[in-house]
Amino acid sequence: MLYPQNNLFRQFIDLSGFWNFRFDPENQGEEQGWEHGFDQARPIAVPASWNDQFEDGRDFLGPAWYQTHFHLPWGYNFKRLYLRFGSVNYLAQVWLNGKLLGIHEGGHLPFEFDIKESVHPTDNLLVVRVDGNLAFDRVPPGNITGDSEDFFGSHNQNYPQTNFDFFPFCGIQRPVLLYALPECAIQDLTVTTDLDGSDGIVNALVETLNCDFSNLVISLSGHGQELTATGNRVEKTTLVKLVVPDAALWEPATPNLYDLTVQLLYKGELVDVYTLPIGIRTIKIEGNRILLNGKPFYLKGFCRHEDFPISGRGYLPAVLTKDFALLRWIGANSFRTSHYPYSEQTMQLADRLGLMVIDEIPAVGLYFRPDGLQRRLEVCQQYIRELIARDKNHPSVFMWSIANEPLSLRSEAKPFFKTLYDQAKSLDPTRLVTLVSTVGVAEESMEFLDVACLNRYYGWYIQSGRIAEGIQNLSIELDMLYEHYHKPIILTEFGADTIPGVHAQPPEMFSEEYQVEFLTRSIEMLRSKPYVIGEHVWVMCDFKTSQGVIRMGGLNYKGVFTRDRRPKMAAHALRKLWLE
Ligand code: BDP
Repeated sequence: MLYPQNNLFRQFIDLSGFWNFRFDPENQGEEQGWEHGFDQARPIAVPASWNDQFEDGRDFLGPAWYQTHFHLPWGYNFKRLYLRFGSVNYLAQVWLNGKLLGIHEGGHLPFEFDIKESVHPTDNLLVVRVDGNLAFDRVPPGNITGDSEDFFGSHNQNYPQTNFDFFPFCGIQRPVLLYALPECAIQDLTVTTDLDGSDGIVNALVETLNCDFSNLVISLSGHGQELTATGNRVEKTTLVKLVVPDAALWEPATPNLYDLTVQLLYKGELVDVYTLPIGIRTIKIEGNRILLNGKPFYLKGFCRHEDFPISGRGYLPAVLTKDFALLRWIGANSFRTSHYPYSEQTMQLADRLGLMVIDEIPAVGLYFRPDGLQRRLEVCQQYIRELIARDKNHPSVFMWSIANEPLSLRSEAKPFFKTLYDQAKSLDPTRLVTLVSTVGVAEESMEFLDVACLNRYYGWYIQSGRIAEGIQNLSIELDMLYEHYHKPIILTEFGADTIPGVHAQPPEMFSEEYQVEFLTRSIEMLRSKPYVIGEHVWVMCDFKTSQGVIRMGGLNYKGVFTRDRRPKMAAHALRKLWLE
């Protein structure tokens, strides 16, 4: 799936701004025909979560309605017109001029509709109904009832009731784009890279739309190099291979990108152009190590959240640039998109600024009771399809994560994840696939996963206040896990809630000293294990959660930075360790 771009042949405009909005607590909108426009609306910012924009809707998860008007800035000059939503949580129904364009389930991933049949040159009415309610057969799940073995920690007590530890923000959370393509167009592009000695191999598979008798010119430019190749079409796709002598490789220290430009010719005439930044690099597993461009790579970094006061999970470019500046400042070389795919702009910046990414679908808090299980599996399969279609060309993405902390103790878990693992591998054989576990050795899927990822909070939730004892237990468990599965291990979460400004000597839970001691000692231990290939601290910044007794003020305080991105003491300690 290509991100829209502007050039002589294709155009897009961003519909961000103030839309009209109305909560629908009685669920009467559809009955009353709100898809044709509704009154009593108030202004709302798009993109942003709705929850913290008003005084009366924080914990309301839907349904709610959005509407806006737009004109076609280019009239009918373009043959193909689409509306593209970057992310709507959770269920979106979209109407244009009263006509249903379609329904999309699941947040954090883009979806689009062909609008050619329903659009007018001027004054189009766009209406979106959003339902963010949590349910047992949605992913991630919430409002579940029944056996305690299916609940995540004490989260059955929280409000709103989630089976995960972050606020279930709702709404149109990423930009809505209106875009236009020529009649005969480049529809998709899949780029894979390899190395042959110092030569880079770039394979570009181009998919075209409505183009009989077309051919392609592909050029690669950057780092003083210019290469061109042509390709002839087989069915709807064209495969072109380029060999780049002495390629400038992509890696975190030198995130070299090339511009790959596809020119589409129809009967000899140029009809479409698309330019994609690409990075040449390889990822492999050898024994206990991940090899990036043939060299062992050790991950230092964080799990993060898309979260900021007032805008919630809404896309905010300035916060994103700040986060990347802090990642660079602290010496991180990687992050995980816990616990859902991040914005497309995040992925573009990770490529540009050299951060390796574990890219995760929104499968957090999964449980395996038979009711709703088949539906949860289908939603996860859809997520994997959509995520790989969206992010397959990012050099920064080296591994797909198919879940976070599933409650995998039931026998249904392993076949569930085998299905997802096989799906991800068949869609993308070039990257690694993992899931992030909390059940440890009992996570039988580790038999087939490429890397073992473990989250642990010894010295926090258990062995509370006893850092040395917690680390000793973690060390024993890591050895056991390795002996059992013989896979490289990443400690994908470890951390301690820390209230900025609280100090204690000797260190005490919730103090800044405790977080420093906890993270530093943990990292020292991890570095002594030859099979450990990475450390991801939970979490980069404090973030909003549902309300519950373990979340003071509705926040998780395990951030190394505060919610407004100020460093706690631990940020300086990590910086020393990571820049060494
Ligand atoms: C882990 C979860 C993460 C939580 C964290 C915590 O993966 O989402 O926020 O624990 O409790 O279990 O802080």
